[in-house]
Amino acid sequence: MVPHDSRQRMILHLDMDSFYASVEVHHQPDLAGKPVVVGADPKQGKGRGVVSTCSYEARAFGIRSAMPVSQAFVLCPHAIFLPPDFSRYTRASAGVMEILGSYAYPLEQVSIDEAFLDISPLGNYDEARSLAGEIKTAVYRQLGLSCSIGIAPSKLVAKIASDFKKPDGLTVVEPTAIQEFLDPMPVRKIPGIGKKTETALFELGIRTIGELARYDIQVLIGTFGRGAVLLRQVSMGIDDSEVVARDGMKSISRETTFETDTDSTDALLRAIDILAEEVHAALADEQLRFRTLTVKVRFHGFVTKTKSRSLPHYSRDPAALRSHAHNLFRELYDGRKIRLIGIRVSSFEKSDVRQTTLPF
Ligand code: TTP
Ligand code: MG
Repeated sequence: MVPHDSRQRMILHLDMDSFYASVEVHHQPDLAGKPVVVGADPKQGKGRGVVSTCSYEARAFGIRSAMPVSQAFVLCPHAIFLPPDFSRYTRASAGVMEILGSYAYPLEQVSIDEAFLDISPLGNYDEARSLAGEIKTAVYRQLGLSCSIGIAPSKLVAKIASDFKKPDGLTVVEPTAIQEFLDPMPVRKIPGIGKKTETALFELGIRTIGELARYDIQVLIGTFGRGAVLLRQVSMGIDDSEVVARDGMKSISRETTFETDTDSTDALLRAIDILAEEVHAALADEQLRFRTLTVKVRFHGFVTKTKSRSLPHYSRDPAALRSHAHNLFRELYDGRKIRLIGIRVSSFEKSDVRQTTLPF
């Protein structure tokens, strides 16, 4: 038997460019070239929600995803601020996934706007490069949207590569070029390295992936324990995880930030009902049923609590979604004022379109 050689794999990662904002611009072409921000209403700088995403023109002003919308307003008051229209994004996402799925390689969708394809059978990087060009053209012609693609021997490096030349990028990292590609990048570019790990690495004087790849492993073990080996591997671009063909996303969530912090149970339950309705619409668009429901609350002062429950059956019954969300909320709530409330559903299976309710 020929041993499995992970260096022979070719993985393609596609990520849509400024996804929600691009969908909005496609919908209203006169917005093209303008700073467009999708997210909560900025209310002349008094809005309390966050930015979902923004066009690259808006990024030039320093606006970013997850930034308070009030700050975005200060950075660019003349930007066009739009509320999210999730069903428009799930439709566009389905269009992208359909194009990717048409190539019959294992396809793993990892979020609303990104997916991996295992294109190893193509055999060489020239073929892979042409396939990527073909996919980019199809996405643009059929949906009017641009995307960025990375191709590499692992999911890890392919993902870093798709982010490398955004927007409208195509980056191919062949096996012999991996270390050279990764070396100058800040450690934060490695998916999974968050603020905490970054800080711990900074304390050791490690800023780039190359510095991490060459750092004394014993010292790394002293700081990160068994995690050190994984850190060393990812710094060398080593990642054997497979593209797991599966349908759809991992979770759907919706949240809302209140104008003023509230402890009114009525207002909180009403907000849950609206969020449940939005989640239900997204499940219907995706033809998915869920099993796990999570309610999240952020209290005055930013302390956040979540509570999850897995149901005995898959469901997308709106009444059940509402009532389970109410129950979880009641179990979670301690009477303090709330700033933000959200619900998330996960553990999906594809549902039969005709079947909208299921008994619990
Ligand atoms: P991303 O792919 O992270 O961002 P993007 O597509 O807007 O921009 P780019 O990839 O070109 O850097 O996320 C995909 C969508 O997910 C994004 O359009 C909106 C949504 N999203 C949020 O709602 N909140 C967030 O904090 C992030 C990061 C994304
Ligand atoms: Mg994206």
